[in-house]
Amino acid sequence: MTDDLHGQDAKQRQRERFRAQDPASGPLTTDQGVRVDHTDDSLSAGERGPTLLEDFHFREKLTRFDHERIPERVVHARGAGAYGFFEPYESCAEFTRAAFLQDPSVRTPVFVRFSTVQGPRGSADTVRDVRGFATKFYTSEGNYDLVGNNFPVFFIQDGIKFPDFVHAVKPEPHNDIPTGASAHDTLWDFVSLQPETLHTIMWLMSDRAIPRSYRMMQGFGVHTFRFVNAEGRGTFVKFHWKPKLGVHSLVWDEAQECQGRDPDFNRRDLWDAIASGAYPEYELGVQLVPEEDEFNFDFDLLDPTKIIPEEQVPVRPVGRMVLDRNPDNFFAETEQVAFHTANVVPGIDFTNDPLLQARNFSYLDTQLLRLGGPNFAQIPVNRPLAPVRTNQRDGFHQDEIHTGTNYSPNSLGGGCPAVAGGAPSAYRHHAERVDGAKIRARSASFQDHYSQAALFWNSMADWEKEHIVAAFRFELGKVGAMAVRERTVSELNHVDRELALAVARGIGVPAPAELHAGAYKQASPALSLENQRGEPSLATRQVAVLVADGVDADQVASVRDALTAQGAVVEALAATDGTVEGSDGAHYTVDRALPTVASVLYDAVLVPGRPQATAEELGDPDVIRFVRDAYRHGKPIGAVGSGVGVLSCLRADGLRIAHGVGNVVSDHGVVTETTPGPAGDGFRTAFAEAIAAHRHWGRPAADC
Ligand code: HDD
Repeated sequence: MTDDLHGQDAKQRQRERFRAQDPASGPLTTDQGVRVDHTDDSLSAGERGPTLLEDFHFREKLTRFDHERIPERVVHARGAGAYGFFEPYESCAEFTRAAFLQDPSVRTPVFVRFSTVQGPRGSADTVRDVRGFATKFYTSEGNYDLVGNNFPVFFIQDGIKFPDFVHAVKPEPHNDIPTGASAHDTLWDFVSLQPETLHTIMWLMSDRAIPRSYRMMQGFGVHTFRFVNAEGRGTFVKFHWKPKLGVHSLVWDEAQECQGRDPDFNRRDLWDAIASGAYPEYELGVQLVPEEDEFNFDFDLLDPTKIIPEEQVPVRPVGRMVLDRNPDNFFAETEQVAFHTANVVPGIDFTNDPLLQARNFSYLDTQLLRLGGPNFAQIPVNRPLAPVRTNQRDGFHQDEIHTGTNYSPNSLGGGCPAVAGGAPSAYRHHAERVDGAKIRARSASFQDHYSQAALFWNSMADWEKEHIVAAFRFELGKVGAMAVRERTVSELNHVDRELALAVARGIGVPAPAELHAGAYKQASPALSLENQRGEPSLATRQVAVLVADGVDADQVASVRDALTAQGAVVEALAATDGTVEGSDGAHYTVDRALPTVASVLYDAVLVPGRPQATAEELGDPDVIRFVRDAYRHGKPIGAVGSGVGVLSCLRADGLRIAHGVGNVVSDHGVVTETTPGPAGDGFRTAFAEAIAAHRHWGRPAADC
């Protein structure tokens, strides 16, 4: 009799992912609809003769294969997408006439694509990088694209520098190294010469750059945009996406191992969550600034390297987005989707942010190349739900059969399609007055490159600062040119002296000279992950249970049922696949063999008891490594009965664990209970709380 340790068949879940083809969908044909009788042998003169040119099925099949690849995105090449909906909480008519922000009873379909930036399409998910967070709203007034990132700021201020920045961060031109990484000479050479990059570099060196999940990261529109209401009044606006599950990250050591163990870590997490019905949810928030307050700040609203601290302008929740459907075909939808900052709807307008202005050119330009010409808006994932009637015609991949006139004005076509002529439904550009002599110069109001980098640093918890220093040391430690290392440290010295000294010590460069300018000490608490934990939830949290022959099945079942009931995914891991024999003599299904997985792929680990096992059997090296890595990565660990003995491998002086019989101890996310029977309520509650809290920093160092 085999039972599953978590009550559901993991293999069944695997099978569900591959939707069986529907035989009723019909026989195999060519592109021309001609039915194919055989597709496994090419047509030849005799069984051993040459392939015949007339084998049109062979030629078409090979040609189609040879032409499958299109250019990948020049940045954000690696991504994952999902469909869903957006619904406003209430009408935003006071600030904007955008239809999708008016009626809480109206849901607007969306498509979202998450992405990394530096790496090619086939690179790993868990690299240190910015993450794209692009949302296409298929609104009743046309498509609105909010093309954001998971950082609220960007590296450069003027889009004319984008090619330079991307050339610097991408693999180096002589050997195309590194892939999906920023730790190399050209990026830091550029950064050390461009102080405007420093604020975003602080975000890049923080844990924000290695998100645990696309479902657990914020999104930002970055730029200051402009809402326009029905009366034509403008209001400056910054967009925020806040994940319901909170903002959670990996740690760098873990992220690096994930790149090897599961390069699709974040892509798989998103797919599995949606497939299992644990739909990711994000709250859309806005920061609103009346136009008359434009100059009330010590930074320029048009500067994309600056945030508006939430303490100065709170984020106002306006709606929620739920992603509830996986794409059917990655290439057709996720690869071909085209986002563009200039895809706006009435009620949403631009500002003169030079980075936004440049983006408003670049996206369409690059998509013309990537998607084979001007008709990519006809591709299903890009097609608006709103009716499209233009006089634009022809071009590659024209799928429409247009009839009628194709010019305006016309009388022969009854004047159709007529311009909206001032109708409220039409897009009208905000009549902002602009003037000035033609000039190539950066505004003096853009010149402060250190204050907000310092604001970010000052807002970090101690453990976050430790991670940032370690990241700078890792990155700059890979930079060969010592002058670049020194120049970067000298720049960091303007951000925070302790930071600069700590990095200098780690990378073997002299301490920079003390500056006499007063240190910038402001902080914005919202920037720390400590204050972005979201709702405590076990939904889809991955819990590993380390089992072997003789495992106390009651202990496993008592903890597994409690965690599964709260939405966690509990997997039984053992030395080999197949089954293990429990202490009760029954056999239990193993989900995964330990050699095929690793602690980095799980959020928490449970070590149940094995009453008959010797200390040596309990101290299996794979088990020890699994527990040690989970501990070092700040993950919750539960141990019950004789399983508590395994924790002695950590040799973590000062870590409190249960002793004697029947007591429960919870310390730094390590929960232990020395009970011989099923885990008690006290343990199950404490372990669930430790898992909901995600990571536990400041725990005694493990000496192993
Ligand atoms: Fe960009 C793609 C986000 C600056 C030019 N960008 C791209 C994507 C995202 C962003 C999420 C992927 C969209 C998708 O999934 O298909 N980009 C940003 C943000 C920026 C930013 C938040 C700064 C605030 N981008 C930026 C600048 C330029 C571009 C300054 C050019 C001047 N971005 C592009 C692009 C891409 C692109 C080259 C490559 C693929 C594409 O557009 O469709 O046009």
